[in-house]
Amino acid sequence: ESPTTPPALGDLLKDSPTNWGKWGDDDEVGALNYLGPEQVLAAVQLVSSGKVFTLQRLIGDPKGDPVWPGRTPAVRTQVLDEGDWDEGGKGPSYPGGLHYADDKIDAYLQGSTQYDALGHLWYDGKIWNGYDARTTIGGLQKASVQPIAERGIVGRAVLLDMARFRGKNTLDKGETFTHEDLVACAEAQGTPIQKRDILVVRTNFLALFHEQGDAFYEGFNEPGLVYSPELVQWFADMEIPNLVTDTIANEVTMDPNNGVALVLHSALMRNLGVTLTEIADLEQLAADCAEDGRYAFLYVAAPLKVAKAAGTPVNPVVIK
Ligand code: UVW
Repeated sequence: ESPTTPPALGDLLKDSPTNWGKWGDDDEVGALNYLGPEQVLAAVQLVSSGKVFTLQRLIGDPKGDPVWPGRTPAVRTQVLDEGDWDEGGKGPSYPGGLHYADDKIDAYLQGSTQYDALGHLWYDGKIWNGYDARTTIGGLQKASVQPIAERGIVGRAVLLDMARFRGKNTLDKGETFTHEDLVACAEAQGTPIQKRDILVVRTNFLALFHEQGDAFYEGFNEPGLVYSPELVQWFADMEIPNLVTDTIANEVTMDPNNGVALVLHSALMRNLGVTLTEIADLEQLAADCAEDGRYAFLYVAAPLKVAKAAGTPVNPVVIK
């Protein structure tokens, strides 16, 4: 075996902590269990200005929709419009002369701002909580996005503006940061991270997508958090329920230390039950936080309820 062969995830993460069984053998929402009524009520106390921000990227943006390589952007099709009531058109006839517009989309459920189900990704034949990975065949029978969507996500969130912290418009391809950088960023912003905070991390990397179009995917390697045992332990100790980022996959795509793809999806989502939220639009929120200096806020998200889905679109709402 060549010394440059990336290790198997099972070897790399053999001593990594898990929360399997912590919330019962039938749990499907993992670290979201850390967000109870106490956390909701504390987060509501942060509302003081009444300013509202929505964090979904526009589906059907004329500049294009960024997606994980191999997925395709959503296609919206007009089914009915006023033209369908022209001579010989297919518009249905209703008493009173009703006309209406109808449309549909053909979309990857993870092709825009989205919540990942805990069973979205795995290694060694086991998904979150130790469920058999074969329960994913034909649709997730365990740890789908449905239970996450049914409970909703409400809590205190903290914006960690890593691009601004590093004095950049956007982070670079493959640029990494650690939990220590997140802590330093939070301290610099004057809002230390608290236990059970939802972490909202801005890189502004997808700005490049709108500048570069398809060239964005050449040498695709997003910036983001990079795996270390200490980082995983910090997420466990801080009881982080949810990581939200403006990138397609939350973490550096290729770990520069071991050559493995998406290590943190495995260490955080599969093993600790941290819910991952991707492709969020953080630009207006970040501009406002820089202006008013308030980086902690009430965060509310309700991903779409789709049975057996590995993830679904969401339009999270922040209230300051
Ligand atoms: C993969 O991990 C492959 O996808 P996502 O970035 O949607 O989690």
